[in-house]
Amino acid sequence: MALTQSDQTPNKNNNDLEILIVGAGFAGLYQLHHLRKLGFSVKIYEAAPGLGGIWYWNCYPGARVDSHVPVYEYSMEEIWKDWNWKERFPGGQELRDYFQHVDKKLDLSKDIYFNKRVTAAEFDQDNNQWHIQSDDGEFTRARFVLFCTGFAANHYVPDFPGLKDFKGPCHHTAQWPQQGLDFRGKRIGVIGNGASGVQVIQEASQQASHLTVFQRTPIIALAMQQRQFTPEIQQAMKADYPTSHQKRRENFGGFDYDINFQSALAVTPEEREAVFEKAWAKGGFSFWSNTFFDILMNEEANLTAYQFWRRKVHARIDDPEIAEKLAPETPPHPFGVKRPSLEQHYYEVFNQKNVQLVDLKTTPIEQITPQGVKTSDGEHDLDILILATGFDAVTGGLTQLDIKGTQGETLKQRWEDGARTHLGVATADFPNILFIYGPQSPSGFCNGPTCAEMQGDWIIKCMTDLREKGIQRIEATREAEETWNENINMLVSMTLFPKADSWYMGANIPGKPRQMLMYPGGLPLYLTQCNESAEKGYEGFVLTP
Ligand code: N01
Repeated sequence: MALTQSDQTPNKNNNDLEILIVGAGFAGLYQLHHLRKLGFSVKIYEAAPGLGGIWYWNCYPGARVDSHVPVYEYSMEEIWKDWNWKERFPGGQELRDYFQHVDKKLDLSKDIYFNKRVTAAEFDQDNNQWHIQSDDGEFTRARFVLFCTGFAANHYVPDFPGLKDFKGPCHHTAQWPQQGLDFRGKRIGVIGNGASGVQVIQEASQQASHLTVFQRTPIIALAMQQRQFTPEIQQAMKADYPTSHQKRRENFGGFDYDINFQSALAVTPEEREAVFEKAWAKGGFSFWSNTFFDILMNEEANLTAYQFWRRKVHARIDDPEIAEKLAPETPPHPFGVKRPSLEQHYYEVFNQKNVQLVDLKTTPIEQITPQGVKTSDGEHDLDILILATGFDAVTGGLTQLDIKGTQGETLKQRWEDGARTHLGVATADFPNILFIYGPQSPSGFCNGPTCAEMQGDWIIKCMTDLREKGIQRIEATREAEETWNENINMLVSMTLFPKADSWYMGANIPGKPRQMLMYPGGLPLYLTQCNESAEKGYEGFVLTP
């Protein structure tokens, strides 16, 4: 059982640590488990009262992971051997239960301070230590700070005029009330139809008296092909777990399947269709990342995938006008360069009599009123308003903190023109801070638990190497950062990613610098470069004894 703040007495000895981990999701827990075993004095500070990071906060109805079992879990046998999933794509509650299981197995909570949100940090250059402030008014000193805050620690609420005047419950999907919200018989409005929107829309459509979906850009949602697992099926699957877990370490996106290095344009239309059909039937992200390599690089190849997807979607929607809004003839952006989501019955929702689709491109939101949402063609009365409007992703969870580096600048100021890191783990002027699943690492392009383990192993080795060599301070150089940034820009210029206004490009937040926020060269190449740096005595970093 996770501790809450009231269960804990602040431990004075705890205020001087070798390593402070921020965040108790997949990445943070992995660090705690391994660093503790290696004898480091290490604790986690977690803002939530429970484990799971994103799975704690995003507890909206329908929340479900888009990566399949057994890819989306820890690869440690002591954890999986007696854990059985119920579904191929587990729901939010099952993931929360999984974290409790992990806690029980690894005895983690005793070293986690819950309800303790890190708010600020300043580097003490004389002692090479961070002074960290948390929202309970406490200060902690730590030599190293590992930010395991994930890519979605800062949710985004657009500046809709009148939003605060709405009379009914209004919640962002990432700030969902832990006690839940009853949708039955209510008039519900959902703004936003990314992965979170698709999931909450599917759920709300079954309970609401009326559901209004406010869509700005159509989502390209792929068939999940969910399956239920019995304990017997799960037991049988476990024979292959070690192979699946090994494969995900070797593949581009941290999944147990890799990119297909065939061109969509080098095969006949019939052959291409057969590949698409097979990936579609397999479900999950197969259709996105396991068909042809040039789908994400060549517009002509990309269009073949878009058109296949569009045919599949149109076949499921009764009204051709609505079908055209959800899957238009002209793609809103190339297929797959804005993250697709997975769906189970998303398109059938729009055949229901209680569901209305409002196209914000033709009838934009003018204001939120006490009764609902006013668009240019009239007012939509609502009892509940749901904001599924996404995140200031990847960087926002870090720049919202008042972290002051050696030059007196905050991280926010330092990254004003775009995030810069070396290897996606550290940034100049902010010594002894390391990021996991952060900017310019594979993060959003990699299955979360794989990245938590693989990038996490590199960080653990780094901590061990520094200890063995008596190093007090590690800091990325500006030159190394520029090289890493050029590396990313070179890789992304070969793709279609810059053609969409996605969170991958920082383009979903007004005023945010447009840049590819992830390392787009795949996990294996990424790790090769990290390991090369380590082998050369942490090339690109300055180490100070
Ligand atoms: O957020 P999003 P999300 N007026 O940014 C719309 C992960 N995730 O929370 O496309 C009107 O994708 C915006 O419209 P547009 C996953 O990696 C994973 O859904 O910008 N609309 C869009 O429709 C995912 O990619 C899982 O035109 C506005 C929506 O809000 C990431 O989290 C589940 C607007 C935002 O979509 C983010 O997903 C959920 C405005 N002013 C999430 N501003 C699983 O694995 C924004 N929008 C299950």
